[in-house]
Amino acid sequence: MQKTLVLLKPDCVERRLIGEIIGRLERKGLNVIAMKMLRITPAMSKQHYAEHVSKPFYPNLEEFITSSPIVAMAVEGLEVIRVVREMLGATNGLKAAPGTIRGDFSSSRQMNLVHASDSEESANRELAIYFQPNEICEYTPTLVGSFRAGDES
Ligand code: 3AN
Repeated sequence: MQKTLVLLKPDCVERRLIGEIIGRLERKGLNVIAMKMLRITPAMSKQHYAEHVSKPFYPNLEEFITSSPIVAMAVEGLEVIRVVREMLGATNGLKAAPGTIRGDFSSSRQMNLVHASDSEESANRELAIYFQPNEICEYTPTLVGSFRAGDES
């Protein structure tokens, strides 16, 4: 089982799309194992976007990501890092395929609604920014047998 960090960004919260996005993740059969609403601080933004801090677009990115509350989630599932990235679609909503979250709801590169970790290394690093280990509530759903066969792991 893999875990990934999913952030419902300020535009998602402002546009009342929290339920829509969580609903899509749930209907796919993924396990939400931690969730909180918070406001990202400039220091957290620099940690989260460490690879972008020195880029010219970073100040706008920080202004945007700290502008309203966000919802942070830890989501678990088989190959969940790839699966959620594919559910999101391309970074730029204008390029994201129809049927993906960004393809259906976003027309922007910055306001692309949702972030999800892009590798196991990023997931571990990013999950630690938002959650203490004791805030992750791992459990085996009682309906697991309705989502996949016992030999699929
Ligand atoms: P993703 O969210 O798909 O992983 P990243 O990590 O490449 O995409 O980018 C994170 C955020 O940084 C994007 N949502 C966007 O707001 C901003 N960003 C990335 N690349 C650019 C760029 N070339 N110009 C402006 N903003 C960018």
